[in-house]
Amino acid sequence: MSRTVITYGVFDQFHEGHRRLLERARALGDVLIVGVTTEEFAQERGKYTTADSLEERMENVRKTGLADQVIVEYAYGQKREDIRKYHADVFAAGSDWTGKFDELRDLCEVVYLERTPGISSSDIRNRKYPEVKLGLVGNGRIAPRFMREAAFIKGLTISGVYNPHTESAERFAQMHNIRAYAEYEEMLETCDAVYVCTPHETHGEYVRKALQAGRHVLCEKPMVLSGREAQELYALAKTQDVILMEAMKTAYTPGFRKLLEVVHSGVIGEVCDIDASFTRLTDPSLREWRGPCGGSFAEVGSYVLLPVIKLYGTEFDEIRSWSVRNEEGKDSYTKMILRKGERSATVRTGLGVKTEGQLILSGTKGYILAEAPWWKSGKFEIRREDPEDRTAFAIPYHGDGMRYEIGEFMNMIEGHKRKESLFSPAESICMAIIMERFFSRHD
Ligand code: C2G
Repeated sequence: MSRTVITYGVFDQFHEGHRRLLERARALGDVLIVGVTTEEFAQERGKYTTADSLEERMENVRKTGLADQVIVEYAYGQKREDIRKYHADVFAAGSDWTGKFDELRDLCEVVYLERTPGISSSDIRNRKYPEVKLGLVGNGRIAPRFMREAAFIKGLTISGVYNPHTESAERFAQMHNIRAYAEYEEMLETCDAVYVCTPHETHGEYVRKALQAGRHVLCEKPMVLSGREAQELYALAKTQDVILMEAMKTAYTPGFRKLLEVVHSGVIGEVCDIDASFTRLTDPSLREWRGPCGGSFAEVGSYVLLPVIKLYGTEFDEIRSWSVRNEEGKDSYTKMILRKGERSATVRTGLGVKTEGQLILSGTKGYILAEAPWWKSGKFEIRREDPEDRTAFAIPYHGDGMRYEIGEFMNMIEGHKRKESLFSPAESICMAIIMERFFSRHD
């Protein structure tokens, strides 16, 4: 009787420790099955960055010639199912997991193999890509959240903060034990990347200067409010060979990625209508209402436009909008309709009007309903003609969700794993064009 051994891992930046583990696992039996963890499941377990894609990692395992079969590991509970499915006699894992898989002992033998000392994917990563030092531009309400979330990303250090209001920057710096810079140029000299989270209308200048200095940039949404400026900035990033990424938080989360995957699988047929709302009653004294681009559309329009751009593309045949405005002319509520051929979308944003905040994607075979706060929950449901026939998804969403975009920013800086980020320059430019239209015409 042949003995089947099964083992799992991320196998990022495949190294000697991985190879030795596979060799010893193989020696425990006659057949070796290796599960390679998806990026999403690795994130679910707290690994937010992987340098190699799933395909590369599977290929590296295959190339050792040690695995008889390479499978994909995508979820908790799968190990139990796989052990049954493949009739595995032995489950093997490195000694860093000692005790953690004992509950599988009712199904098979569980063996922990001594971990090879002195080598890990993180070490390799650190050697290949030394620590990325990131400076914060602005220290408003989002900055402390960014600090908390960035702590989950290996290889990233927040080194300083710049704010033209030096006292405010100094207070923030002291609280977070980082350095405050009185001059933006000075901070640019000492960091590798910046995160721009200043008032919307100031983003463009900060981004441009950082790119000119050869620094990577993660910029809060909406990055800029002009299509041409967005185009120029992405072109500049390309010539400078640095990463420019719009911090379109939802686009990078596993839940939203899964939602798109489900739509692309065809289960709801062709999407013909999109309905996306995000309204948040906001105190009139707050920043959201102020400045040349205050109001609800600039504040939360990016969120509702995201699914529309992702599913319909970056060209539209018609865009119309209607707004309710306050005395200063800022929109407290906006409804926009976008048409692409026969397909349409309605998006709603509010700071002074409250609506239901759902996302509905209506297709020829069914629809997807994601209730508020769909932009940060990872929860959605496929519904069909028969009201009983529903499929619910609840994809994990860790912390404040910013760690996914920061992880992706690091992936882009370090590995250039994907040619384009999960929210591409073309999509970001389209967002800027729609914002520009909104601000230049008050239909
Ligand atoms: N490993 C090792 N020696 C090292 C590094 C890793 O023996 N120096 C082992 C790990 O213990 C693990 C396997 O190689 O068994 C893959 O390691 P990772 O890619 O880091 O994956 P990990 O997050 O440990 O996931 O069920 C086990 C998990 O899915 C493994």
